[in-house]
Amino acid sequence: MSFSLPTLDYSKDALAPYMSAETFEYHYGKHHQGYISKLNASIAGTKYESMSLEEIILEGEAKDFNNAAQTWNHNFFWKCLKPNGGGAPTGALAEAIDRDFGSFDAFKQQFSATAAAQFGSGWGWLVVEDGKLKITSTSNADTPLKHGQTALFTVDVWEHAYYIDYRNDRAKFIAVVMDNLANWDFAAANFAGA
Ligand code: MN3
Repeated sequence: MSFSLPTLDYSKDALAPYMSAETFEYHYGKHHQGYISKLNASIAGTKYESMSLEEIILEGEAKDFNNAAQTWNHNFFWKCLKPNGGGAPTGALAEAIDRDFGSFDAFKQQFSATAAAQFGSGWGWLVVEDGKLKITSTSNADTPLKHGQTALFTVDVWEHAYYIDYRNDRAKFIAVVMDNLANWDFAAANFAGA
């Protein structure tokens, strides 16, 4: 099996001005594509060739794990964004957020602080573990599946995610994602399936 860049539900300029077409071109077209190309080249002719991305994440080591996890994380990240996003979740996810964090505002503050504080490259996550919502961050390619958690929502905090639009201001990028781009319908669907 070889992997390919997923088709998205929005165009490359649809997230502007919050995420520019230039950022999208580099992040999706070069970085995300780069992980996929490296993964395909690395697994060709090996036992991983017949595996799903999730199986490679669970069984792969070193560069195969890194490229598979980064492919999965980015496939997931693009779905966590949408034009005219932001706001707050409704329904069962909203109730679970109130139950486990007190309020959506408290969740948003804790999520943003955790993602901003991740040292170096990584990801901020909302996950489900043992029936409870949790906020985590992971380093480099690391991903919730590896820790027995189900991912509901993520923000990429690698520098390549924000440097073109926000330079070194990671916190600003996270705030913009939360206020203007977050796709809570996608997170709610993940919660319903968790
Ligand atoms: Mn990235």
